[in-house]
Amino acid sequence: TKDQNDTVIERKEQQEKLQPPPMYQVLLLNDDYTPMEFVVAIIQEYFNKDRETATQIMLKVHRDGKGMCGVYPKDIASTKVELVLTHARKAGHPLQCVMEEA
Ligand code: TYC
Repeated sequence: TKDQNDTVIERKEQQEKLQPPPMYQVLLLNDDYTPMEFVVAIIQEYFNKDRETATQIMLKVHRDGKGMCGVYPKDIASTKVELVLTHARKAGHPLQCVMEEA
């Protein structure tokens, strides 16, 4: 019946309110041109990592082609991607940064 359908929908809506937001990984991609030091500085500045951790992440990206810098709710992940891309382009580097659902 319509009432039963409404009850199922309402229960689902209540459940969704209690769920944590979907989380998104922010990844850096390797390229042949962006200087290692620039990538380390980006990871420190935008992902709140210390220099040692940032260097490890940068080297993983360099070796494996990509690496995770952090996991955030959608709007924060999206903002970080945009800030990183804007900073890289201003500096003339082709660094790529993407987000994907965790
Ligand atoms: N591969 C780059 C180099 O050898 C360094 C680099 C690391 C570039 C990570 C991008 O996301 C990156 N200079």
